Amino acid sequence: MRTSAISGLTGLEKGGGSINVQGEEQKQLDVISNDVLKKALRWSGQLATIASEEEDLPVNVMGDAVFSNDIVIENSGRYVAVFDPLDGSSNVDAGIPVGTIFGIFDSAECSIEDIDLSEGIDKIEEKCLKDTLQPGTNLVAAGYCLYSSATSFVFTLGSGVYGFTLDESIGEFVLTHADLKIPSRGKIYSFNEANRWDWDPPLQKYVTDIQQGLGDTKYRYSSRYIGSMVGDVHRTLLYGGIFGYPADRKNLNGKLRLLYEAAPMAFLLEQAGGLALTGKNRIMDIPPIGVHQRVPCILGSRDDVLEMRRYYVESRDSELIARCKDRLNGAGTLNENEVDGPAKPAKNLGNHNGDDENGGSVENVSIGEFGAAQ
Ligand code: AHM
Ligand code: MG
Repeated sequence: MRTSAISGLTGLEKGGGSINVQGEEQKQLDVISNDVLKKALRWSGQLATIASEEEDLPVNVMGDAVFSNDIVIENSGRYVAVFDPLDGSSNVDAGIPVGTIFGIFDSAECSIEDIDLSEGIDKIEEKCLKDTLQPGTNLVAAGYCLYSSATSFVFTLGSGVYGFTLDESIGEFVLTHADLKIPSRGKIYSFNEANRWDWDPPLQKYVTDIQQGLGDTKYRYSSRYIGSMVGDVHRTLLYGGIFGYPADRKNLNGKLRLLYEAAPMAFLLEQAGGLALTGKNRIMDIPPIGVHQRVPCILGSRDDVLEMRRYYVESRDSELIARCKDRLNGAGTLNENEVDGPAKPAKNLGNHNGDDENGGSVENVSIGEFGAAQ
């Protein structure tokens, strides 16, 4: 990142400018970051499969032996890494913070038995896809790296959140935020407000209320939005408040990807004492039906997210309720650029508690059932 500004690596030209499977322009740095991560993960010897924003399908990495100083250290890993190698890359030419988001699944945890895989996918791809399409509740690790005025590495292994900062003088990440906890309330909301007229009515009402000091706290919330998820989530984790990329009329599943953006961040936020919902339901519970599946994502301080959720719970909009219910049951609708998973929805995944008429299994769930967040 440091040398990119002077070596012409940032723009769309010079080998960038390709289009990924989701129809988005890839910056040259997107491609480079993806290659760097793939190589590093392969060399760890722990990985069986990787899935990335920049790859059409999950990639098998266990075919090749892994060498270290000519000694084979491992030739088959058991873990699956899902990642967005350079999130927020549309900001990169302007020097705005970007980041890497990752999640790790144990392939042994994969419980998809009844996927009707589309014809033509060979056996390895089939195995990779099965290993990859796991709900957030199966994550064994997740985190992000933020490339900003400092380089921060924040992760969870399922027992709290730990933040490290790169000390360039020694070339090491130093533990600077032990057992990070998000404040239970904040005073900042963070959404792309240009989309507000297309948001679900409950969210429009919630944001209007907190802007006017009509929410639970009676504060008038401030707005901060970088447009780089890692930067916005990092600030939310440290200062509290609420961040989201919600559903809107044009994008019924929002913009952020379930597997390698929303679920890893949800795991992290829950481990820090916060919450991450689609509006009403827990993101961690959603069974993925496609690698590049998108999902509405609203996360942050526990009390702020629960206040927002109340507006959704009170809504009787039958279309909205049906959408929530389908998503939670692995029967959501994918857009054309999200279709890369099984033709038929995976069933019996996640640890939700069954349907209810309001389209969400968490309607009557007590606070304690939101994962580790207490
Ligand atoms: P990307 O993965 O293509 O970079 O897109 C994800 C990014 C997030 O970092 C950010 O929250 C969001 O897109 C911003 O989108 P918008 O410009 O529509 O507000
Ligand atoms: Mg991204």
